[in-house]
Amino acid sequence: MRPFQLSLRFIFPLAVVLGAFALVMLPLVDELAQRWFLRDLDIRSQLLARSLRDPMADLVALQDAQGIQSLFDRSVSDAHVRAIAFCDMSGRLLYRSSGFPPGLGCEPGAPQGLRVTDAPLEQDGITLGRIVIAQETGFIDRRTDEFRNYLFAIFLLMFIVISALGAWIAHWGWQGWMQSLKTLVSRDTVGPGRLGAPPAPPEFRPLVSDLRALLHEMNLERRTQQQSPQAWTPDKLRSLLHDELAGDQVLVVSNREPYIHEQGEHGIVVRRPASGLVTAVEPVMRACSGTWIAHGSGSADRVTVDAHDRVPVPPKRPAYTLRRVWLTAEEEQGYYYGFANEGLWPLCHMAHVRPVFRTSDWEQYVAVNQRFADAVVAEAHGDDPVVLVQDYHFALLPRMVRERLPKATIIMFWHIPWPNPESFGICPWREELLAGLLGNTLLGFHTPFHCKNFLETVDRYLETRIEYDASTVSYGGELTQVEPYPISIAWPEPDAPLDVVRCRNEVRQSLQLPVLHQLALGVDRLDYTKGIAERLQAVDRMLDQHPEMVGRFSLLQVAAPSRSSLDEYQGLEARVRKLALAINQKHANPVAPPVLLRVEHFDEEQLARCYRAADVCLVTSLHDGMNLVAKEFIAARDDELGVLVLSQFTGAARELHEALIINPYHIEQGAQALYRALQMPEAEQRERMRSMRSRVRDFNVYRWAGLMLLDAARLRRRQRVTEKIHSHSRQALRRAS
Ligand code: ADQ
Repeated sequence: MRPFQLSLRFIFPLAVVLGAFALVMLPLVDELAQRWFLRDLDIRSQLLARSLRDPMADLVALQDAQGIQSLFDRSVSDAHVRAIAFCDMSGRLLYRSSGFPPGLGCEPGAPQGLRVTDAPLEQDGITLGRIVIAQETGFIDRRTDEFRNYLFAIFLLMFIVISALGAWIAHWGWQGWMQSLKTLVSRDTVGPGRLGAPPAPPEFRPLVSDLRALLHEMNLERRTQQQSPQAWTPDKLRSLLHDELAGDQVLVVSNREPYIHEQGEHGIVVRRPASGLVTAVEPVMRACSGTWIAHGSGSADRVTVDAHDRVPVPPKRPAYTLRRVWLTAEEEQGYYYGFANEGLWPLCHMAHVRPVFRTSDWEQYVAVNQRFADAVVAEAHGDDPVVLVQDYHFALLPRMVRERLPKATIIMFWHIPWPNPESFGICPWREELLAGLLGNTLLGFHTPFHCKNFLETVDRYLETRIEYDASTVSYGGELTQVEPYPISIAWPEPDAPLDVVRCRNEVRQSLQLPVLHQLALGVDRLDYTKGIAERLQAVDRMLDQHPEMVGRFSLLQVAAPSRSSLDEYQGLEARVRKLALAINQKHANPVAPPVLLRVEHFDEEQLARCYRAADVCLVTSLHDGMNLVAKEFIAARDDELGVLVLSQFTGAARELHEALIINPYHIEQGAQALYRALQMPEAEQRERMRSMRSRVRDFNVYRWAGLMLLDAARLRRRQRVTEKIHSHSRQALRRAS
């Protein structure tokens, strides 16, 4: 069918061209043929006249009318000659052949269907008169018609032959191309282990990499669609774990623990940290009932664990085990605050804070990674657990675990951006970090851009074999798959949604704001990458530009203290507080301060109320892997109202196109977007919010985890098959020797 369609595409223009050609050509050909035939008649007339000249001269001199008549009648027997006459010099008709047509004489002009020519008759230099010859022209039309028909037939034949030839070429060409394409496609879908595949045909070579990239993207897209995003629920994730990783043990490693036990005034309290990572990974652990290994940082953590440093969580409905690892103050200082947060964090974020690298911090980082790797090995029930490693605190751990558990499937998700090779290159231990990360079976980033940066960095600093099309790195005989998995949130359960109007009123009341007061919201860890200062400046600028908004609008900024022991963070808190104060003084009014700064940790419900109460959510990160606050705001808005102002430098901006996207460094742009958000008609808010809600609902955290685990299961199966093949070949070799 396809070659036929292709042929039609060729034949139709050909028919048009040939048709147009025939339309122009046929009248021209008619005219030309007529002219040729007439010229032919004239030449024949001349010849006849010449052959008559001598006998005629004698006969005219003798005035032998009978002889002339007989001469004329003999000549008229020629196929086309109709009549011959002789006219004297005065134009009198003296002699003519028998059957001379009426209307024909010595005067110029000829009746219909005849062509008349004349030739002078001379003797001894004296002109005696003119021989007039009339020839029939009827045959010219007949012959011209015949000629035209032949020509038409030739055109038709040409058309048929060229079309058939075209169709034939299209058919075989298509088949050949399809075959080549199929070879390429099948090589791409087979995946990274496609070394024995034949080379691409020469005509495809310039296209190979583009085609593969396209196919890879299509594969990803198809895979996404096949997973039917709507279907991603905790149950689906659980059943996927059951089907794909049945009986396999799942271990999570992260620095931050999902539940912190603190010694409070009235006994032990459990706190959940403000962390995007915890928000994302917790639902996975609930679904798979594994073990989460994390740093026990709470003041009551030690008293709540059992003899093996384990505690079942969540405290109210335990679903999995938390295994705590203890760190000394020195270790925590060097590994966490030092190398991870003063070194790697600024190294990976473009927020204009210089990374600090100290050898002592690095040594602690190595030691703590080893400590956590030991914990993984200790918690593993078999030799091939699935290990999910979280974030930049554990870049070395994957290789350390790989060395002890070579069959383990190690999946790591890097929650922060990955910089370009030049930026990463300033790290004195770049090779060690990259080698550690290449101990992973699967390494995930938020966006394809981060994956690309990582592959380029590896390419720059390590001796590896990189397959860009398949997104794999081969290092020391091991393969690491590098893929984007945009993280998300758990879509809220619909059983007890908070009423938006109630939240609006209650939050305004608690902040002592009028009922109709417009409210923007910022929720972040107090971190310099989040662009909190830039956000406050945008508020200030907006109030400068629209003084009528003073007293009618406020920003509620909830900033959870974070890494407060670091100078950079203390300085940030001081800057933010100072800025908020200055803005409030500048735009002082009797109704409400423009900035309501709360440097504290809000619990889940408090946050949910704030998300619902806000007219606008401001996410102005200078650089952010994803940013879950943007998605949490969207998920909370079941009334489909509220506007999200989102920094272009977040991973979320790649997905939430209906937000008002801004460059947070451009304060005026932020101010304008804020004002526009506050003025946005409800219909537009609804349209934007509805679209973003459907995306976040479908692309939720279960999908994030599910896709990663599906890929891990696939790689795990492949690894098992490879191992079997190797063990068979080893046995065969042994038998042979
Ligand atoms: P974070 O930098 O921690 O995470 P983010 O994605 O914004 O950033 O998540 C913050 C989380 O903490 C959200 O769940 C939010 O509700 C919560 N939170 C923030 N402030 C809070 C407060 N004052 N009180 C209570 N809770 C608060 C890293 C990367 C991100 C990436 C995540 C997940 O930096 O880019 O999105 O991991 O991969």
